[in-house]
Amino acid sequence: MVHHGICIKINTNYNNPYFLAFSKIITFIKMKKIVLIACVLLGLAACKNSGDGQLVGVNNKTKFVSFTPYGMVYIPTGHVLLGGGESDPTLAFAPQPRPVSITHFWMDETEITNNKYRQFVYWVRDSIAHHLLADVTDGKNGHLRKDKKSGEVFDPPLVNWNEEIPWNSADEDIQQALSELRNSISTRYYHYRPLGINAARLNYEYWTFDYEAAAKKEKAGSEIGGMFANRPSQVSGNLDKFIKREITNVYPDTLVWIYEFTYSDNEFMTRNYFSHPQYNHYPVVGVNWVQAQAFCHWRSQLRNSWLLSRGYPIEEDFQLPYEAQWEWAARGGLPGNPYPWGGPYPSNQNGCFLANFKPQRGNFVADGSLYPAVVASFDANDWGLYDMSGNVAEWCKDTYSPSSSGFVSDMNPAYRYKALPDDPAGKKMKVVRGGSWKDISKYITVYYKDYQYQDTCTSYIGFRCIQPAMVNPKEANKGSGSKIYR
Ligand SMILES: [Ca+2]
Ligand SMILES: [Ca+2]
Repeated sequence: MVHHGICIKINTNYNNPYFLAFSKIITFIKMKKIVLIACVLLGLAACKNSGDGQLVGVNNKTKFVSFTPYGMVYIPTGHVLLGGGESDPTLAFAPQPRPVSITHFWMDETEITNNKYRQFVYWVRDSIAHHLLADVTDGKNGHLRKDKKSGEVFDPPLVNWNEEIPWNSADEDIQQALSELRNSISTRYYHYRPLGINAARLNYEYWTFDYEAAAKKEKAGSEIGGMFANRPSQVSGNLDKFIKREITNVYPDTLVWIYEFTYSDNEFMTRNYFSHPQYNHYPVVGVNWVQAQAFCHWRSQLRNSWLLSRGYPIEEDFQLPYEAQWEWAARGGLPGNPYPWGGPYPSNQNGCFLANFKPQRGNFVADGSLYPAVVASFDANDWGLYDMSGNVAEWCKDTYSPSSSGFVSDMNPAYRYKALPDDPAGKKMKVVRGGSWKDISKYITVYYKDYQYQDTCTSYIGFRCIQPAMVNPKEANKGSGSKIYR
């Protein structure tokens, strides 16, 4: 039974990502029922706040608050020519130039750092520990929340995050329970591995909903038929089939520093880069595309459970940027330039390099750093984004195709393909942008497009998130010519 090996993350008082995930799923599943209930409720509301029988819309009781996400900057809506043709028509790897329009969003001002990624790893570790301990001890208030009425643990279980984890308890039962999370003594050789935790046990479990599949219209006559024929599944059918369970091990691959570089000694990077405090604010690497996706999911649930617990509406989920979003943001409002700082050169007029890469003829350190540098070591672009060129290359959400700029939409372009386990490797390639500490100057341009397999970790690819931006209604309605909407 793998009950505890899998991370079921449930928080207290709605502080639980899974509570939220379940809520969303249940909402979808019960959509039809909700529609019926909503009709009745709206009818009642209309009686109570009749608006003198006029059409006034419903009274939205949930207060909208527009937060600036911590560590993120605003990227405006705009229109841009993407691709490298305008400045370097000979560049073999530049996508075909394409004018596109893109909706505004928030974007992390830096790459995700080791310390921020550790928050994810520790959260998964602690969640599993709470589940393991629940079998042997209640602790002070219980490792899992109980229904106040029945005294029973919720199903699915909800973690009580206020309960302490007695990592150093002398109690044998407690240590026996926690041993499932720990390395055997013979494998506890890594420095700074927190409490000898077995990284292989740190699995994060979550659910995704396939909107694209659900949006496909069904054939006339199916299920409801008649006047509802050709409605998407959301209205006409069961949504269970679009919900998918994902389980991802979250620990970065620290051995990338060894197997990527033969005849080179980088073992100290393997031992220290992810876990030593010196590297707290360096970009996390050794995280593949699938892990980056799981991080985005976890970050969304962390945020939304906090908002829900305080009565705010939830926000859009964090996600990896699509490559068009990434490039639009990297250009920072300076169209026609190969670098985020504008101009055709990777250095300024004083000869100082403007990013962490591999300058000149392979002189890694000419810019000040041999390996990845602490994030934001160089100036931000005009929109406040650091290290869009170099440092670590960054995962994008899109599936890779060298010709995708020719067929994606000119409105918020996105090339999505959810690779199946049996798909050939070619279908599991994802877009990587920005170049890295080990690339020469032409590969750190805003339009250079690279790829990596979604399940492959490297020492030079990290990521940052975006979050679709919601506009405060007062701002959104400013442009309305009608006085009743301002
Ligand atoms: Ca460098
Ligand atoms: Ca970067």
